[in-house]
Parts: sequence; structure tokens; C-alpha cells
Amino acid sequence: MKNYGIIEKYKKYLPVGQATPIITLNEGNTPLVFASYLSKLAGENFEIYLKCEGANPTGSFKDRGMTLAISKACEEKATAVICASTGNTSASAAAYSARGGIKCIVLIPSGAIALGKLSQALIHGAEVLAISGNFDTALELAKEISLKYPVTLVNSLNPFRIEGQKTGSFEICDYLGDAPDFQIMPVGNAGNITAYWKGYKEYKTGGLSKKLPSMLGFQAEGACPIVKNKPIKDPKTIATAIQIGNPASWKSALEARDESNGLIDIVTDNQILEAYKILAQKEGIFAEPASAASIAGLLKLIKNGYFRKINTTNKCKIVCILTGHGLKDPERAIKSVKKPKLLRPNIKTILKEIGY
Ligand code: AN7
Repeated sequence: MKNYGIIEKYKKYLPVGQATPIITLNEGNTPLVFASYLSKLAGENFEIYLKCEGANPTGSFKDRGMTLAISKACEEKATAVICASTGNTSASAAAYSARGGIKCIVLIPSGAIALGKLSQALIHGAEVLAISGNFDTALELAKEISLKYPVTLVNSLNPFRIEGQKTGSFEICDYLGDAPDFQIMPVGNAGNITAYWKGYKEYKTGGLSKKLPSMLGFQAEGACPIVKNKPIKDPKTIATAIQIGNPASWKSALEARDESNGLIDIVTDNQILEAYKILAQKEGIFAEPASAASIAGLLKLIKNGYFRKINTTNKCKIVCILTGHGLKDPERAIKSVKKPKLLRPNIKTILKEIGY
């Protein structure tokens, strides 16, 4: 049986040819889940959907870009790839490199990546180097090494990453029959907002969708260089995936925002944590904190009346991208809720506790 991931499915729109070996883990085709609780909250004219990218093979959207980046690296006979990462890129690079049979070098900011992601990079056999600096510094170093040595950079500065990731918007259009009215997503290094916007534009040009969404991006308050319009030296947020102070795709994020008549705004860590719990407890979806920034942004915009000005005859469709799985950061989940009580193994004690 043939493996079937985003490259097979969207070959026509991707820079691949006969000679490209397809290194895939059957990524993509992730669930677009109708969010009943959030839709009700938004009001009767709204339909909210959640694109669950945590359902990808390594648990994040990075797999869409990595299948192509690693396939192209293999086509070009690269022997090694390198990336800097807040965690998910390294997990994905490590897995696809293992599959492609090439060496993977990972630079991570020491102490600043979630446990699940670190475990993935390690178990897939990447050479993981923790540096005493932040992501932005790690990315500068990875770039420099890739320029001077025969190592391919697989951060989203690699154009194949963006090409692969744009398939997320193709899937949304295929599923909804058109592009949504709004798309909400977290913004870190800003590759994904760049990729989604590129995808939406290509689908419309190709006649596969009729409209373009407004792109609404959210950064964490302590890591919001785009909103502040200046790099942040020491970015700080509990959403470690987007703890980035100087995004590589800054310019194209602004283009996505402005061409789509969208916005890039901030959410606080408290708003992120609240949204994180609402998602898990009202929608049944466990996404990592950075992904919950989408929902925190949605709630913020509902509250401040942003969507009130929208007047569509049909229902207004909003897609929120949940970029990574909640299991990536189990420590954050446990810190966010009450610990289980320890009880004696006695039925009376248990019944009393649960109120029977
Ligand atoms: C869950 O893994 O940058 O704006 O090195 O892991 O495209 O950077 C991760 C980013 C959102 C932000 N949600 O996407 C990395 C890394 C999750 C993420 C983002 C990331 P971009």
C-alpha cells in the first residue's frame, strides 16, 4: 500500500517532480471540528471551526512543511539538516529525518521547550544541543552554520516549509467548499500565517475557492514584536512555542495581515490559559498553550465587538488553527488544574468525595 500525505494529495501545487523521493508519515487531512460551545458563544450568525493540527503524526502543523523540506533535502542529496526550535519544529525535523535517513541537528533554547517536544527530538535520534540563549539566538546560529557548512536549514526560512504548510488552507477550503470569512492563528516566527495566506491566494487564483479570509494573528503579550513593531530582546510567555522576539517571516506576516484586511494583536498569558481550559473542558480538545492563543484571540474579538460589523447573508465562518497537541506540554496541563486527591481505598470515602 502506498503512503499518502500532503505531497501526494496536493502535488499539483507543490514544487515536486518525478525525482523527488516522498518522505511522508501521512501527515495532513486533519480534523476540522465544528465548535458548538464557541459557536453558541459567538452568536447565531457564526460558525466556528477548529483545525486540529495536533492530529498530525508528530502532533503539530510542522509536519506539513517538514515532509516537503526533508523530501527536497533528500532529493538534493543533503546528508544533514539543522534547525533552531521552540520545540515542535525539532520534533518534526527529527522524525522526518529519521524516516529519510539523514542526520538532524537541533538547537534549542535551554530550559524553554516543552517536555513532550524534547522527548520527541531525542527519541528520533536527532543531535540535540541546548544553548544558553533564546530561540532568536539559536536561529541566528543555525542560519550561519547552514550557510558555511553542508547542512540544510529546515526552519521556515526554507521555502519548502512554507510550501508544505500552505496545504492547511487547501484542506480548509476543500472541507468548507470555500475559504472561511476569518482565520485565527497564533503567530511566533510567522511562517504559518505566511503559508496559510499563500495557500488561500493560490486556491482562489486557481478557481478552487471564491473568497479570501481575513487573517487574524495573535502573539503573546510578553512576546509580541510584530504588534509592538520592534524586536523583543527577552520574550516571555507560558506559551513557549511562540516565545519568539524577532520573527523570521515578519514582513510576510504584515503582508498577510494587510492584504487580507486582518489584524495581528496580543493576548495575555492569563487569557491563553483560560482559553486552554475552555477548549479542553467545553469542546473536548486538548491543544497546547500556543494553540490556545487562537481561542484567546477569538474570545477577545467576540468581547470587543470586532465581529459585530460583519454583515454576511450567510453564516460567518471562522476557522481557528489549533497548531499543536496538548500532550506536547503535560507539565502545563497539570499546573493549570487541581491535582487529583489521594484517598484511602475505601468506598465510603470515595462516595463522600463525589457527593453520593
Ligand atoms: C504549536 O517549533 O517556531 O508563526 O521552532 O509550535 O509559524 O512560527 C513553533 C511555532 C504556533 C507559531 N503554534 O508558528 C518551532 C516554532 C505552535 C508552534 C507556532 C509554533 P509560526
